[in-house]
Amino acid sequence: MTSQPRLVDIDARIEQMLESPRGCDLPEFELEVINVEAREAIRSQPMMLELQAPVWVCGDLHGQFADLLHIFKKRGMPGKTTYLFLGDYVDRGMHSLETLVLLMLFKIKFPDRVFLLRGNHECAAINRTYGFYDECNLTRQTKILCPPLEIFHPHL
Ligand SMILES: [Mn+2]
Repeated sequence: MTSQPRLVDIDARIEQMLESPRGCDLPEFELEVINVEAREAIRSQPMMLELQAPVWVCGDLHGQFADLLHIFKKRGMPGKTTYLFLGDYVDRGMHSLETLVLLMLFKIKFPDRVFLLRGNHECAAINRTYGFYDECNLTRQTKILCPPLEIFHPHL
């Protein structure tokens, strides 16, 4: 059986991000691919999730990428441990994009061990005020507004 070459090397990107929070300096087309693949993984599952225990339930990360890495270190890496994230990945903290992209990568790699709900900050209008917009557009000087958040928009 032959498998199609992937547009993004998911394993390599995860490794890169775990080693350095600068790992999010990915080309924009890679962010788009990651976004699309994570969106498909989320949408292929029911909106009402029924999960088997044990599951670690994790609330508002709000751009605290270091905290996310700490949680993985303490509780186990995705794949070995099942995680349910309750949303609010972005805004307030300084590393919203890294936080969201790493979670999307893990959702693609382990769709049945990583679950991502949508919080009230997964919303472009909220991001404009609370930091994610500025992080994407000013700090990184990129055109990215909130395309990663499309994973949570049912009509995009
Ligand atoms: Mn919150």
